[in-house]
Amino acid sequence: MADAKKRALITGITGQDGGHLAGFLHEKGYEVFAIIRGQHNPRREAVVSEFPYVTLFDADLTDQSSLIRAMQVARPHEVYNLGAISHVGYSFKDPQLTNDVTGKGVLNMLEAIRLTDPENKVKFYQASTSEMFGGLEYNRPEKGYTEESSFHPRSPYGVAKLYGYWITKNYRESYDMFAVSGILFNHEGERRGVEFVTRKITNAVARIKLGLQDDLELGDLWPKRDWGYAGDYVRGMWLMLQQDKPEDYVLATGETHSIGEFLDLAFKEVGIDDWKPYVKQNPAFMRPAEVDVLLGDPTKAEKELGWTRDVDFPGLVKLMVEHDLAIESTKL
Ligand code: NAP
Ligand code: F7E
Repeated sequence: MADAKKRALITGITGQDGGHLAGFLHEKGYEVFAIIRGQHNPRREAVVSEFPYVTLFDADLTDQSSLIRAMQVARPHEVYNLGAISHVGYSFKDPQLTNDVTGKGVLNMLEAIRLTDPENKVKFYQASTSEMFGGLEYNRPEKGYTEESSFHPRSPYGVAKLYGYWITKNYRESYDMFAVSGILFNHEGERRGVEFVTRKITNAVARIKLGLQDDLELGDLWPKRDWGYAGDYVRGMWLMLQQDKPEDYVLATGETHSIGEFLDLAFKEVGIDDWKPYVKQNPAFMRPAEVDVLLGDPTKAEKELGWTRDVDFPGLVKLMVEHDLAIESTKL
């Protein structure tokens, strides 16, 4: 008898996108499985309590046998590979681990699928990134980066992701697997880790407003990013796997804003017009190589997937500040 429910396996369930995607797939009626790593993962309890419907496997992207075991039990129709060392700044501090998890981890997952899916039916999503493009210094598309733009990664993270992108394409071409890359530009929201600049800012803005913190230390303020809302982007990931043909897609907003502009909106949200007295620059948060401007062109995803976005840039900042004000108020 055919299985009634579709099954999905997620790597990276404890991260921002994993949380959004688990909720999204559950609402769509999927049976959701996920891997979680480590004998005492501090985020395990939160995942179990927020997503009681997700079946968890102890597994690690660097341990292929653990991925094979997860595949054998979950027997998923779709695999979303979101697990990675994903912090660009951190990847300079631990480049080899970044290579093992963010790069070779993709190969481990693809091989685990190939070894457990003789009928070649599993659909695979790889979390590729705009960090593969490297910024306008290297590559100057007219409207923004597309699926056809050339790559010039500027960090160990970007280099490892480029390997993940190519090995995914290679498995598609070599073994006829339904294996695709979503080339996603920055996406943020209430689940974003506080180590990333947007959440670091909205968390600090809330704490400054409530008198819990005096100032905020940041690195460079001039880089520009194409920032969207994570909830909109996981819908795009799912759409990519619902197509008949495996293809790569860019997800982006088509707008780019500096960190200074993000600061303007975030501080204004709590009634502070001039953020300069509160923000200090600290070289510890600067990177050995920076990506100057990221701007994506999502035309292909809009036309072929019917992908749209509900949250714009001001809406994103507002949502994040309001969320952090609510969380931080409980600490008073
Ligand atoms: P995130 O919040 O940093 O989550 C990363 C996830 O990877 C965490 O669940 C982490 O688990 C897991 N992980 C780390 N090492 C692992 C290992 N050895 N084995 C298995 N899992 C491991 O990242 P995100 O923002 O949700 O992004 C999801 C994916 O999209 C990532 O691959 C990221 O590189 C990519 N991406 C993100 C963006 C963005 O703007 N958010 C844009 C483009 C691409 P632990 O809790 O155990 O550390
Ligand atoms: O930095 C600058 C920093 O760490 C954004 C990941 O999800 O998106 C993300 O990578 C910008 C950079 O994100 C601080 O130098 C200044 O120019 O928030 P971020 P990211 O590097 O763009 C891409 C698409 C991914 O794929 C990644 O996985 O902000 N910046 N001061 C700072 N950044 C941080 N984190 N902290 C600061 O204090």
